[in-house]
Amino acid sequence: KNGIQRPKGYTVSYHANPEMEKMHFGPKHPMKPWRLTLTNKIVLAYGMHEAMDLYIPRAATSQELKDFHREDYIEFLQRVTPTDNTWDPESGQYLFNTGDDCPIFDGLYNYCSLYAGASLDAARKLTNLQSDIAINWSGGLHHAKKTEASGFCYINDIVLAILQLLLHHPRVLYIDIDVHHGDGVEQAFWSTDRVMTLSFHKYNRAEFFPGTGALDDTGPLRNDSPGAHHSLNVPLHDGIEDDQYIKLFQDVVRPCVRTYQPTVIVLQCGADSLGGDRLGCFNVNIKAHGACVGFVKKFGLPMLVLGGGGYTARNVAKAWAYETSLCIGAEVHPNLPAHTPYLEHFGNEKTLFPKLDSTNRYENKNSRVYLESVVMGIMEKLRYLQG
Ligand code: V1P
Ligand code: CA
Ligand code: ZN
Repeated sequence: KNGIQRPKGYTVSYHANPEMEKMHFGPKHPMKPWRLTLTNKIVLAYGMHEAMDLYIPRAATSQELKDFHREDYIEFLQRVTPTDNTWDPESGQYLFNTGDDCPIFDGLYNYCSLYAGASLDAARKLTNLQSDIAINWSGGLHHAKKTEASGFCYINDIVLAILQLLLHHPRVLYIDIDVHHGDGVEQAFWSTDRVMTLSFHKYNRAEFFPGTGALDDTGPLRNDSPGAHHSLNVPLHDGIEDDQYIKLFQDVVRPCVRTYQPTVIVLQCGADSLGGDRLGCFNVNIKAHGACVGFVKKFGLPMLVLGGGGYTARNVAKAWAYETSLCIGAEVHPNLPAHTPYLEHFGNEKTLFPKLDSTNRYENKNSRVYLESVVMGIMEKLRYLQG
């Protein structure tokens, strides 16, 4: 029997700590760390583990977390428990923006330091040249800020990982295909030209979280600030389709790489941009989502591959397992192996590529003309960077 072969000429590393997967945000909360169990089950069922270096990373230390986050915020996360009163009467808000989106649950600090530890481990494997493509599906929590939690994110593992990459790399390109704007990463590197951030997302300032990421928000307005024009945003409407998304992604990412010439790429693969997601509003199928990963891989640069959002767990698991197979360059059978654990959770079609049924489709509000204008807009921003 011919199992899955290791890729020729490069190394893929997979960073996963199963302790993460047991965590619970609470019964009504859309974020389910258990989706990581499903992902790993599919990866293992296909035998993909034989083609990668597997690591069970240690938790990040509080000192490591403080490389980005403020000390008082980290100390709060370390000591807070679900029964503490975290209401701050002075501000009329919960401390550090905890609350419904970012609840305080049992094991919260452990959860945060584990996913951050995994992203740091992955980044270090890239910088010490032990890995060429490093994967952490538990990371990608792009909304967390220096001093507060936001949108299900407490610690910004992406910022921490990029800070590690910057010790060895002159220019990092960050690409974010989560359906939400990657605001925390954008904000952290707003003033520097050593990181270019590029987020694709549904944009509606009043109605869709977090409400930022307009086409014209591209960095500090002063032209003499190094960060000017190094934050790029691709605002989209409901219902974008596979072929449109792939073409748009390629037409935007290609010139960004050509112009910026990054030496490493960080790709946040939030799976809430898939059709049928509980929170998302696009019509993108798993093959098209994966095509973005495949396209970025072709540049042949070291790559850090992270998770992110994704709220219909069976689809998240299929997408990330498929994207793992693309990273190792393995062809996998479209039908899930019969011995996949929890097969009953994967819907009626036991396939990696379920068809988006018509009841889950959003009306497509992205005209061809609109998408062309977005690509032209991005090209215009990039022109500022050329000599
Ligand atoms: O819309 C909001 C806030 C709450 N309102 C006051 C405005 N929050 C969203 C947060 C979405 C976070 C996405 C994270 C990620 O980008 C990265 C991991 O994917 C929100 C939504 C929503 N439909 O947008 N929170 C909730 N739903 C929610 C629902 C049930 C229980 C708790 C939170
Ligand atoms: Ca995004
Ligand atoms: Zn999201």
